[in-house]
Parts: sequence; structure tokens; C-alpha cells
Amino acid sequence: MYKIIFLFFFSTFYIFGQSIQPVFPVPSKKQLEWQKLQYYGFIHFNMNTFTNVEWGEGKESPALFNPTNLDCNQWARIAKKAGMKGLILTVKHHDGFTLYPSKYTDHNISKSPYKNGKGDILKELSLACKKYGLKLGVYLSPWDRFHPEYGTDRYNQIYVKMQEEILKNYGPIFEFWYDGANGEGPNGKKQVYDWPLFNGTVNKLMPNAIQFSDNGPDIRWVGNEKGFAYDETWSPFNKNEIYPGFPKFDDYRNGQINGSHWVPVEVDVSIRPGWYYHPEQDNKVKTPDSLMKIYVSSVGRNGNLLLNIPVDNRGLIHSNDSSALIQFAQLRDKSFKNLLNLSNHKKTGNANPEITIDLNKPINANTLMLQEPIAFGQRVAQFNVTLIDKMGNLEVIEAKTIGNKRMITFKERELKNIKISIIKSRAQSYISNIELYRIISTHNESLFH
Ligand code: FUL
Repeated sequence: MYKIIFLFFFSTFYIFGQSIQPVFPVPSKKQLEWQKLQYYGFIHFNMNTFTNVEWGEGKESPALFNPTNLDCNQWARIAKKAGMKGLILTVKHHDGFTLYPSKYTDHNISKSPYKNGKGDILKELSLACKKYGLKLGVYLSPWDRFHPEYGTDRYNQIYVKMQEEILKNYGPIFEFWYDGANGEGPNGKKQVYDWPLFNGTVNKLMPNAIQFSDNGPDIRWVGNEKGFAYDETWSPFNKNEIYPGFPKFDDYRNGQINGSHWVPVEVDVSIRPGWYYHPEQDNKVKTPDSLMKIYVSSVGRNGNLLLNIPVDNRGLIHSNDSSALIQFAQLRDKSFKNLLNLSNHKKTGNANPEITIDLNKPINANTLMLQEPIAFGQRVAQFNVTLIDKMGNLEVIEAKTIGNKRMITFKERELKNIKISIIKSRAQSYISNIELYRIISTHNESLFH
């Protein structure tokens, strides 16, 4: 129907057989697989759920931990229906209470009334994830405000023993999550963590697991908990210059154009104001429209989205959260339909391509999605998108990085021409995919005005 001309344009998809020279760093196989997940869930559920706080002190009585209707199948069923690819559980938060009967801490679920001390919620969730075809991940807080050995060398060994218990007994773990909080333990001391030991334990026992922290090794924090990555978001990252809890992380959150290692971003955000369940936040669940904006600003800015659901003190996902999650999934289904057909095209190439798409029949859209073939490295550092509508009105949008997926949103219009100009690139640039969407709100209107 429409004519598409790719001027000065090379791409993996369009130039079969041409060998692309990688620009380092490049992702490992497991990092590439992880990037394809795009969207998965966090479950904050632990002692704090029963004390109604965000951070416990480690002095809470295990008698308080007593969910009356806990059902991990409900969590997994909702996550699956919501289109999530996996769930990451807070097996241990900063207060130190473990949701499985660990032999290496006295502060654990076997001391609670739940199932008369015979409960193991990590086991229950691993079975539910298996049943619903979801991946299972774990959050095991290094900071432990209960453990008497915290702040001594012995604690590093204890942490490793817990990692071993988890990695040996609960089936495949797709992601191991280390948060950056590092405060004082019960004896007033701070721990000097042995990161090479912790990372090495996971690499040895679960080599396919991705490890998250402020500096990787495999994926990293995006630098905020609000649900967005930045216009400039590099997967190349100088990971060896910082450590988890690094006080000046802000200086690192964009990654670095010539970063030493491939460490892509994961965007973690909660569906409610808190990470844990607080009944007073029942009416503060994010709307499907705001979740869609978060998705566009995370998955659409070279990241994966880790969306937290605070399971309530019954042990269930509250209906307000589940209905927002399901409506958000329906919005994605309706919105991410590619309106562009690039099957007919011509191409030529040089280092800074300009891609022109002429549409004979105008297309009503509000989002342009671009992808780089990241297996060969991330390259584009600056580009412009020129939009020309059917009346001939022109708008130029300036942007920085592309990476795995970049969504450029604009006020809905009938597009006649689109021009993508790469202004700055680390090396020969490649665009492997271009799509156009009309992303809608729950009222079926354009989401962007
Ligand atoms: C942070 C923690 O301190 C919060 O409680 C929460 O778990 C968040 C995801 O990570 O570091």
C-alpha cells in the first residue's frame, strides 16, 4: 500500500549474510535471553506484611507471621493472566525472617504458627510457578538485622549457606536479587560483603541465573524506584567503579557510552506506594493507564520491567491489584499491534543511516518503536525522528539511545512520512526493527496528548 525507502540503511534483518562486526561489550547468551522476558513480577510478602511496616528490625516475634488464606496458585494464576514471565519472592528481607525453614537462622518460618511450623512458602511458590509456566526468582537480602553473626566474616559464609539451600532445593531459579541496602546488624556493626563469593556461588550452582544488584554482575538497578529508565540508557556499564549501595549511583544510572561491561537495566517499581501491603493503600493502586506509561518508559527505554505486587496479610493478591494488572494486560494486547508493514523496501548504507518511510495511506499512531540488534552491542547515541502528518505539519523529536527497544511517543496524528536520522553512533549503526502503534487508555483514547 505504501512506499518505504530506507536511505543509507543497513540492518541485520535486511542484510542477510552480511557479517556484522560486534562493538564491545556484548551480552552473554543468558543476558540476551533475560532481555526477551520484558516483564515479570516482584512479590513483597514477609514479616513486614503482618507488622504493617516497610523495614522490620529483626526483633519481631515469629508468632506474628500467620497468613490465613495463603494461596501461591492465586499469585501465579494472576501473574500468568497479567502476561508476566516470572515472579521474584522476598525470601528474606532486611529483618532477616526467611520464608523457608533455613538451618542457618533461627528467625524463620518454622518458628511461626503458619502450618504449625511446617510451612515453606518458597516451596509453595516454586510448585505454583511450575504449574503455571512461570519462572521463579529470589530476593535474599544481604542486610540482616536479626542475625547475631551479621557484621562478622562468618556472616558471609552463612549467607552462602542460605544461597545453597535455595539453589539446591527449589528447582530452577531465573534471577537472584541482591538489594543495595546495607545497614547495621543487631550488634551495631555493618557487614563487609564478599560479593565475589556470593556471585560465584550462584554461578556455580545455577549458571543460567541472572544476578541483579546496583552493579550487576548481569543486570543492574536503573537508579530510581518510580518505574522509568532514561532517554539515555546504556547497557554498557563501568561496573567495576561502583558497588551495591554506592552513594553516588545517580552519576551511573544512565550507563556509559563506552562502558566496560554489558549490564542492562531492570526497572523495579511497586503497583502501590509501598513495597509491602498496607491496608490504607488499598485505594492507591496504580491505574492500568499509569502502568502502561511505566511500561513504555521502561521496556520502551532499553530495560525490563519488574512490577511489584504487595501480597496482603491473608496471603492473597488483593482484588484491586489483580484487576489493575489484568486491565493493563488487555491494554497492552490492544495497543501493541504493529500498524506498519515493512515487507517492501529498498536499502543502501553508511555509518549514520537515515531511514525514510513514506506512507501512501496515512496511519493514525502515537508511538514509534525502534530496535537495535543488541547481540552485536549497543551503538546509537543520538537520533532524531521527524514526523510529517497528512496535512504536511512537521515535528522533530530528539532522542538519545535505542538499545533493545526504544519507544518514542507523541500526540496522536495521521502520519504520512517518518524520517529517522541517526546523528551519533559508536560505530556503524543498525536498526533491526521498526514498528508503529496507537497506544490507548482504558477509555479507548490515545494515551498521549
Ligand atoms: C530496596 C529495599 O530497601 C526495599 O525495602 C525494597 O525491597 C526494594 C525493592 O529494594 O533496596
